[in-house]
Amino acid sequence: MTIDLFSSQPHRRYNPLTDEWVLVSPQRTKRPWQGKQEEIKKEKRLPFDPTCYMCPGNIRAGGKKNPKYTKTYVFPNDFSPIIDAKSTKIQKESDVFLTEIVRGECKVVCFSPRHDLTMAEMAIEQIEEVVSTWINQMDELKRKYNWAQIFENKGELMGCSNPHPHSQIWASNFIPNEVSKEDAQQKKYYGKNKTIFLLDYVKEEQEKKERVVYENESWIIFVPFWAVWPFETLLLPKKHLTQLTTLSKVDIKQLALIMKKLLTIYDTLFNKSMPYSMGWHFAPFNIKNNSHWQLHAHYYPPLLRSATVKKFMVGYEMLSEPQRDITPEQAASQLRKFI
Ligand code: H2U
Ligand code: ZN
Repeated sequence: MTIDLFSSQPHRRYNPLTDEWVLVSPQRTKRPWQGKQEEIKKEKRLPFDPTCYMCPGNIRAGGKKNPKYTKTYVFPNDFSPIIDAKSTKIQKESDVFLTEIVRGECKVVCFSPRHDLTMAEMAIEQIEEVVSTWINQMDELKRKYNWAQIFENKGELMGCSNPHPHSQIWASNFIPNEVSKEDAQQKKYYGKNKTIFLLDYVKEEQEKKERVVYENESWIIFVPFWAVWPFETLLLPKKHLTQLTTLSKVDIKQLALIMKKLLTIYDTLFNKSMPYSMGWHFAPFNIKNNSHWQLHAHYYPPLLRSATVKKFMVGYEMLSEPQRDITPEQAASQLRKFI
């Protein structure tokens, strides 16, 4: 099958990072849409909101008071989904019922005191500060846990409960599903080829160019060949890095620049502050050999063809496998228009 057929005929693509397939149906891109259109709410936010749980000096939902912070601010999640429990014993009652007690802690990272500034709108130095805060948190959490998921849920469409720009960190003694799959797959590739899968993949994308959105000195962004969400992207360093904690000052600066670039492109695409979930993946903290790992971030925006049409992962996708209409190559070419 040539690439031309890929842009017009239904086909499946393999995701070697997770060992899963995605169904691509480019012939459907002209299908009429009579489903739900999300309402565009004109959001005019103030720099400070006296009713916001995350703004400086305000009382949080749990009753604690935020200091009058002036930079990035981290606080323990008042309703942590994972807490420090005593035992970590796996309980096996039968082949049907298997449970394990989990240990961990969850934190909220407010990007800045400003209630109204998304990361796309923040100054480079402020974004660098967020990255450095993530790194400091990882340095602390890696001593106690095996994994820490840094993620941002942005926008009401993604179920974000508070508009004050923030990310979260959920640290745990266990390695969650998505990270386990990526660990196993990268390990398998390394065992077979003695090279790093994601670095080999970056070279391929740089050669082909059709899915690359943007790159700078240290980082590259592309729509992965196997992307599931319409404008999903992968952001990764061009050199081998297993952890976020080993970024140099230059890497941090370049990262701040490229994240701002990507988020500005996203906001321009549908002329709307783009909702998304994003998060970092890197080698789990306490595995012995982690050289098969390559640090990367996933961005998953849910919008499909306009500011008001959201992609739903339902029906066939829940019951069989993910499906997309617009091809990753078409998505990358649309994103590149706004560089
Ligand atoms: P979102 O990132 O999905 O908006 O979730 C916000 C988190 O902030 C959520 O996990 C926490 C919630 O428990 N939170 C607090 O810890 N304290 C508060 O006062 C409000 C929200
Ligand atoms: Zn706020």
